Order: sequence, then structure tokens, then C-alpha cells
Amino acid sequence: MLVPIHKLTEDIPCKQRLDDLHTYFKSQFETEPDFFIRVPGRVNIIGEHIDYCGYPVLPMALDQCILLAVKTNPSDHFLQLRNINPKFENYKCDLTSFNIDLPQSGTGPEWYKYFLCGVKGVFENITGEFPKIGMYVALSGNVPPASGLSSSSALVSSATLATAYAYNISLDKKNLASISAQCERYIGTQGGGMDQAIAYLAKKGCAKFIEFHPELQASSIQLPSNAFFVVANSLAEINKAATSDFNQRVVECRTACRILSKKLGFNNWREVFRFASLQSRIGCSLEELERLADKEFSKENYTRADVLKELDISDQDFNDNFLTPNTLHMDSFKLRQRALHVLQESLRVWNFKSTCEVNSNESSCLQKLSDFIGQSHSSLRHLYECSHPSLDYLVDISKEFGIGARLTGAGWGGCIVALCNSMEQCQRYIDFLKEKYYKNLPQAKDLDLDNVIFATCPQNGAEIFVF
Ligand code: ADP
Ligand code: NG1
Ligand code: MG
Repeated sequence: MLVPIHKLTEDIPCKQRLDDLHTYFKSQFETEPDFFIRVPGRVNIIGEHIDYCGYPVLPMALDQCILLAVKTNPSDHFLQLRNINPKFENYKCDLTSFNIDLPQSGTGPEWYKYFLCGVKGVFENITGEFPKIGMYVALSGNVPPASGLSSSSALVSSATLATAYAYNISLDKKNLASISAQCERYIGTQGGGMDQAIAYLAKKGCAKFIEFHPELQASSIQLPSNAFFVVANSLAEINKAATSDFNQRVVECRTACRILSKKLGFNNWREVFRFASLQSRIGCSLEELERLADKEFSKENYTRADVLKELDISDQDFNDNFLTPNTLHMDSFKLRQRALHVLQESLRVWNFKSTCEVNSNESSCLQKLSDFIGQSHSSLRHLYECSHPSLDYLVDISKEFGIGARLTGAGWGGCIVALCNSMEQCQRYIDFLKEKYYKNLPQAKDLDLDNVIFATCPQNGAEIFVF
């Protein structure tokens, strides 16, 4: 399936933003763009921190998206980037020689480095020598950044798509999703591919069940017609590439998986670092793997020495081949808790999917879905420890209101997603959170609440627009 190319018509939902971007592009570059790109953010309904373990997830695309206006310039080889939001500085580089060097610590990478990830990803997929052509690019984004709605992957995927189209390489959606997932890792985080997959493969009206093992696959899930989703931003921002929290969880999962593989006597245990691969090799159910993890990981906390002993490897080997540059300091590993979260969360995704499939729009069905959502948050909070006090508070007050909610995206800040049973309930719930949460924030009067708390339904994936 190829990324669709549409004519710019009047009935495009983001037409006004495209028009504004068009005007901005002309003011910046004094020329017309050749084409436009739209790539959506996403909300993950259930299945958190399991994509990088090879397990399926269940996201849907949002209205909020990254838009690009692009013109290629075969007469030079410079990338010139502008952002309609003046907070983000202009950028220019030579496409024949650029680097994505990352800041040592503290603040996250500069915004344009996410764009460079996409360019680099495409370049690596063109074989042989090829001439570099210049690109003028203007960007407009309204996915709340650093909030778990995948602004980063919408940005990286938009750059991949723009570069692929400019360089005339295949517009196959799965191929582009895989390239985008791989190249976003140049930003320093070892993500699993959910965000880039939904960015390309999303379909209006459906959530997607996205599988990664043995290969990328997306099938449509018809949500019950009485299921309505609200996204609420805690406003605690967290740039995932600015801290090592995300990669620490990835490392804990990979380590737990390798230890189990070794205990089970697999000779190539080093290569078995995703639970989904281990499960296929054993040929067992998720429940059986969970029982195994429960039995084998008896400690609440594993020190580095414990891990080295379990794997029978040296400290040097561990640093060189198991850790990432920003997790070299790790000396505490909660293997049991992380493994149990991953396996139980994966089971919840399957149960959520089958509940949707047998659904008769009865309230008992919605109650079940709501329970899975509540259990997911609790597991992320207690076993995976990636929540934030503001997220926990939002989930707790939602429960008081009778609504199941959970953190969505990587966590440590960002948004919750909540399940309501009607548009009317969405509106009452939104009003309730405005009163109970947003009104009390110090920045209350400056908030654009429509982009902070909103009802949402599944949108299409990436598209190209031409004149
Ligand atoms: P998210 O959960 O939104 O994916 P990340 O921490 O992974 O959060 O990525 C957020 C980063 O992506 C921002 O700090 C910024 O560098 C970049 N980004 C997101 N949206 C935009 C935008 N509209 N313009 C420029 N950069 C953006
Ligand atoms: P966000 O919150 O969008 O940065 C991250 C990962 C996903 C997935 C989720 C947790 C990236 C690009 N994205 O999302 O792959 O692991 O966390 O479920 O690393
Ligand atoms: Mg991200």
C-alpha cells in the first residue's frame, strides 16, 4: 500500500493550516512549494511499553498533525528548514555532509535533528552513489510536543516521507514506517515502532491493532459505536530524548528477556532480547511466559553484579553490548516488575481486541474495556514506574467521575486517554476536568484548553498533497 497523493482541494480538514503554511513558505523562500505532507500524531488506546518487546499495540491517529510545505532544488544540496512557530529556530545544512550529534545531557535534542533523522533514514535506504538535491521545507505542527501523543514521530515520519517523495523512492507505507522507526533511534531513544506505524497505516474510523513480530502488520479494529475517547494533557512535559528513563526500561526488558533465554538453555540467548521472540521460541502462551518470569525473577531488585552473574559476562561486555550510551550508569534493574508489566499488558491488548470484536455495544462491553484501561494505568504506575503525580491524579479523579483512564505514550508526564460512553458524557467529563484540574493550575488563564483537553476519533495516516 502506497501513501496516497491527493490534489489540494477545498474539503481537506486541515485546509486552513495548509493555506497559512503555504503563505508562510512563500514569505520565507520567495517561491512556491512543490508539495505538502500531512502526518498525524497518535493516541495509544492500550498496549504501553510493549512495542519494543515485539508485542502488538492498539493506537489510533489524531487530528493533530505535522504539516510540511516542500520544494526541491536540484541546483544545490542544502536543506533549509523553517518552523511557523518562531520558538523553533531556522536551520540550514549541507545534505552531502551532516551529523546528528546529540547533546550530552539536560535539554533534549534541537527540533531539526528529528527532521535530520528522517532524511538520514531515507538516504541509508538508497543504494549506491546518488546526487543530493536541495530542499526548502516549512513546518507547522499542532501535536502537543513532549506529551505522549507522538509529536516526535510525526515529525520524523514527515521528514522521511518528504525526502522519499523528493528522491523518488518507494512510497510503500510499511517500508516508510520501518525506515522511520529505525531512523528515529538516531535521536537516542530505542523505541519500538508503534508511533511511526500508526502515522502511516492509520485509517479513519478505526483503531489499529499493530503487530511487530514476526513482521509489521496492521489490522483495523472497529471500536464499539458507543466508545468515545478524550485526551487530557497533564501539562507535565517530558522530552524522551532528554533523560535516560525510556532507554532504562528498554534495557531492563532486554536484560530480563536474555536472562530468561539463558536460563532456558538457548545457546544464542544474546540474540533473544524481545519477549515476543522468546515466546515464539518456547512456543508457549503469554500466561505461561508470565508464570515463568514470576518464578525465575525472585528478587525485587537486581544489582549490576547480579545481572553479570546471571548472564555470566564481564562488565565490559555488558557496557559494550547490552547498554545504550545513556544507560551505562545503570546499577539497579527491576527485572521482575518490568517483565510482568510487559506480559500482562500484552494480554490486556489481546483481551481488549477480542472484547471489541464480540462487542454488541452493551454497557458491559464498555465496562470491560474501561477495566482494561484502568489496569493498564495501575501497572504502568506501580510495575513500570513511568507515571507522574499529575497523571495519577487525573486518572484518580476520572475514576471518581466513573471513567476509566490511563497514561498514554511513554509517560513520565504528558497525556491521559479516557473512555466515555457518549459524546454527552465526553462533554460532561471535559467540563469536570476543567473545573477540577485545569482551573487550579498556575497557568490556567493562558491555556488554549481546546488543544489541552479534547474528544477525539480515529483519523487517516500520512498523505501527500499536490497542486
Ligand atoms: P512526544 O511524546 O510528543 O513524541 P518526544 O519527547 O518524543 O515527545 O518529542 C518531542 C520533541 O519533538 C520536541 O521537544 C521537539 O524537539 C520535537 N517537536 C515536536 N513537535 C514539534 C514542532 N511542531 N516543531 C518543532 N519540533 C517539534
Ligand atoms: P512517545 O511517548 O511518543 O515518545 C514512546 C515510543 C513508542 C512506545 C511508547 C510507549 C518512540 C519514538 N516512541 O512514545 O515506541 O514505546 O513510548 O508505549 O520511541
Ligand atoms: Mg516521541
